[in-house]
Amino acid sequence: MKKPIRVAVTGAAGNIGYALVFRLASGAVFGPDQPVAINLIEVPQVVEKLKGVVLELDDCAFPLVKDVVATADPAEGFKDCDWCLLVGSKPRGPGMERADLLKDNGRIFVGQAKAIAANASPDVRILVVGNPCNTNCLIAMNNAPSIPKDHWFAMTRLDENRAASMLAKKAGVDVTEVSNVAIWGNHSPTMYTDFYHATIGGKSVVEAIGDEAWLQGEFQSLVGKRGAAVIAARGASSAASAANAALETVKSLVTATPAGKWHSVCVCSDGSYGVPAGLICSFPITSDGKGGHKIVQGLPVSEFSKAAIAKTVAELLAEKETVKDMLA
Ligand code: NAX
Repeated sequence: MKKPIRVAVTGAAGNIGYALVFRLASGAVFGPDQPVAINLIEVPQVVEKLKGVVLELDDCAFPLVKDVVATADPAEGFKDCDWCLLVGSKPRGPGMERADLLKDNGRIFVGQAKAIAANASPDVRILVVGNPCNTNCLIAMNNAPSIPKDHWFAMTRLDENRAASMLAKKAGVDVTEVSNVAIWGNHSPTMYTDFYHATIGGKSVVEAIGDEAWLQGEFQSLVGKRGAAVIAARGASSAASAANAALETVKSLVTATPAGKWHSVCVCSDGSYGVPAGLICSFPITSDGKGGHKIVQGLPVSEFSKAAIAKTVAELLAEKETVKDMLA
């Protein structure tokens, strides 16, 4: 039998956590012949609720699940993990400033980073989902210097998926016809949904949609406000689609990207496209299927794209400044 891949999920009793662990257990990420072990991590006040998740995991009798741990102790939770999905974070409360949210959540990610560095597998990979995910990831990466910088990721795949689906609807085609949408920058309303390199049925999106003003304007805002639209309709924030995006991010990172394609994920910038090195910024990425990835190089950047990327990168720099005390 293959050695199980051990995956930690923080916030495992929350909305996204609950939508995520069962698909992870079913083999949707690492494949139908790869056993998994799942470490569910919650805060002490909520850890009792995890018992229900464990009972339900048992009741699924998933053949690939070899071990389940449920704990409020990060050292136990991250022990020997190959992947850490950091979903748990504090939601923004009424009247709370973004700076307070950044700082409150930052403290969580300082502690978790240290616990991961001390306890996880030496080859661990980390995906941050909990918001503000770029800056939480930046804080965590800086507090775990023993973990290579290219092992840290934050999630913009949900934004990419939302954009692809909207483009397919607008063009009246199947979503599989849409390719190479790229999300740049921060997972926040400033992010830039780059359609200039995207294609629909092999044609450029600009040509296929035939309305560049819509792509530069309304489309950007529809993607940016999709989370709010889900909240308005469902009375709760995106959960199944966010869990799906987290799982697809990991799957795309562990699988070789088909030639000519890419996927969006926030990684540590190496200075590509003028994004200051060390920022956790979303780029179009290719994976080699052996644990490595690269930022797609050499894409022409239009004046519109340049300005949009500069705006979202400026926000990342401002967030970094707000949390500078936590960047060890
Ligand atoms: P919930 O409030 O339903 O669940 C969060 C869970 O995290 C709670 O059960 C809480 O007890 C737990 N938690 C909090 N601090 C923790 C800690 N230190 N250790 C372990 N567990 C902890 O939120 P949910 O809807 O699941 O969303 C989770 C996070 O994902 C939020 O920060 C949310 O903003 C973020 N999102 C990120 C997205 C992205 O694209 N990057 C999209 C979806 C989502 O909005």
